[in-house]
Amino acid sequence: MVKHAFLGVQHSFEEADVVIIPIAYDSTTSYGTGARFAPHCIVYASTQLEFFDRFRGNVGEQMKICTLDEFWPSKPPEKAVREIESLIKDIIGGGKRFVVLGGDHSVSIGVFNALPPLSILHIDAHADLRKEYEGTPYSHACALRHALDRHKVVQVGVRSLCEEEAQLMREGKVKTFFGDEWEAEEVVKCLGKDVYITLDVDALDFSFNATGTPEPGGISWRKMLHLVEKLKDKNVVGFDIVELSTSDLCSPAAYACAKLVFSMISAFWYGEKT
Ligand SMILES: [Mn+2]
Repeated sequence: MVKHAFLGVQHSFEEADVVIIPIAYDSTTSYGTGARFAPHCIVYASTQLEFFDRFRGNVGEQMKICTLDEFWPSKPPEKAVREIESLIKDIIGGGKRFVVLGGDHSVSIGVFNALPPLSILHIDAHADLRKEYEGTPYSHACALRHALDRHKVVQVGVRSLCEEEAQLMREGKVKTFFGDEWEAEEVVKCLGKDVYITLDVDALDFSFNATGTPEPGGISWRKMLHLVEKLKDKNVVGFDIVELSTSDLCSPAAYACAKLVFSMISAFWYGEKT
């Protein structure tokens, strides 16, 4: 058992299909802090997971995962974004699938910049489309604004937004499905073939969630897993999970995140396409 490797098993970078990238960064968090400790907690919780997936059997045995050492970006957000962009470009260049464990949502900006144009599925309680927030365009609240020019953005779970963001939705700059008022099939239809998923855990229901910016009315566990299964026919190049806020190694929320990451890896990269 390797404690600091996802699922407790470490493959070399060369032989890995999937690279886990823990990014310990929460310099732009505006309310509850602690997201920088989340990657460590998610990886630790993952060592407690069963390798058995209900839909695909003992799939954990087939997974070739390399968990990188935790990356601690520079404090200034514009510098952090550039460092993350270059890190992700190196991984994509090697043809690997990848999972970023945040960190606050600003870590995703560097990933969006590194990706070739594709569809981004943004699962979040917040629209995150502000041009600037608390004096910086690199805030977690601006994350998806950076994606609009180069990528197609489809949002799911949104239930907190401002007038500036509602205007972008009215102009058709982004497609938004609110709260849990959607069916997985209609969401998937809006996406192109190549997809990146950015998942802010505050999109999800409180009962398995610990986050710095909570909002009531989240997506249920069952509905989230159903969406994951419906996404498996897309070419998912990578995904991130951000804004978990805990330093508790045995946090139920960290365990839920680890289990969700496992289910997503299983469905996207080790499942039969239909
Ligand atoms: Mn959010």
